[in-house]
Amino acid sequence: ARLPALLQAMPKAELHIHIEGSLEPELIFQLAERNGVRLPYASVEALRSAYAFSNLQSFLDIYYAGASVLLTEQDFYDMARAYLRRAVRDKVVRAEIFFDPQTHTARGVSMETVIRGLHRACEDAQREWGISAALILCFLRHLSEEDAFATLEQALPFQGQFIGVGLDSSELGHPPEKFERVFARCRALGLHRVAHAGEEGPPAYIWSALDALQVERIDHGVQALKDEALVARLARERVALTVCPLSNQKLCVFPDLAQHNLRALLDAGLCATVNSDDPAYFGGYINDNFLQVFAATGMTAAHAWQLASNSFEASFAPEADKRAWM
Ligand code: ES4
Ligand code: ZN
Repeated sequence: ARLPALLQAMPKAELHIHIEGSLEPELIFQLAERNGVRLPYASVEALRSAYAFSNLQSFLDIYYAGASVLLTEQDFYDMARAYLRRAVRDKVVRAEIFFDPQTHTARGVSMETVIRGLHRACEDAQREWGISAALILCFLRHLSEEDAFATLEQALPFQGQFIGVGLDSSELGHPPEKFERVFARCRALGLHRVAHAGEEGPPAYIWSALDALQVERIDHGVQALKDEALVARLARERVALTVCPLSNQKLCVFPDLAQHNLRALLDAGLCATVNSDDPAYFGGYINDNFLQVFAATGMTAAHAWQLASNSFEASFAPEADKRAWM
C-alpha cells in the first residue's frame, strides 16, 4: 500500500497537543463576537497572516492573545469538541490533551469553568465517537513557583478530571528545577508528570526534567541528540519523546523539515512519537505532521509502525487499552 494511505489509516495516540493551540482563526473570531471581546486583528485573514514565527516566544505572544476569547464553559467545550472531531478523522484513538489554566484564571475565568468544559467534551467524544481522551494540566514556566502551587491548589477539587501535569511556555531561562517542589507534590498526589524540555533549551534541561521533576515523558526533546550519554539513558529507560515536526519547522528549531532529526531519534532506538503541538498555528493536524515529515526525510512503513506503536507504549491509558491498540 502507498505510505500516505498507511499514515492516514493507522490508529495512533496523540500525546502532545495544547488545546488552546487548536483554536482555529474562524473559531477565535466566532467566540470574540459571541463574548464581545475586542481583537487586535480586523479579520480571520489578518490574524492568519500574523502566523509567521521566528522562535518560540514570537509564537507564544500570538497564542496567548488568541486564547483571550475563551470565557465560558461552553467556549472550552466547543474548542475541545472541534479538536476531538478532527482527531477522530486522523484515526487518533487516544488523545492526552494539554491545557494552560493560568492563561485563563489570570483573566478571571474560574478553574471550574475551564476543567468542566474540557472534561465534558472529552466524555461526550468518547461516548459519541469512541475516542479515548484525557487532560493534562500544564504549568506556565515563565510564571513563579508560587503561582504554580496556587494553580495546583485550585485544581485539586477537580483531580478526578485530569490525569497529570506538564510544564510549558518559554523554555530558555526557566529550567525544570524551578518547579521541583511543585512536581514532587504532584507525584505524591498520584498524578502523571511530563515537561517540555529540549525544544529550544539545552540537553541539561532534559536531564533536570528527568532528575528534578521525575517526568515520565519529555515533550519535544529533539535537542537530546547533542548529548550521547543522554541518548543512552533515554533509550535504556524507554523515556518517550513527544516530537512535533511542523512546530519545530515553524518555530525555526530546524531550518526545514528535511533537516528534522525524527528519523535519527528512531534510528538511535529512542521512543519517539509524532504529534501536532498547536495545529491551528503550525499548519496541520497530526496526519499532516506524519505526511510532511515522512515526505521530507524518506522514512518508511517500518518507521510508521514504530511511531504508532511508540505512541501507545508512551500513553497513560489503562494497560488493557494499550495492549489492545498495540
Ligand atoms: C507551546 Cl510549541 C510550545 N512550546 C512551549 N510551550 C507551548 N505552549 C503552547 N505551545
Ligand atoms: Zn508543546
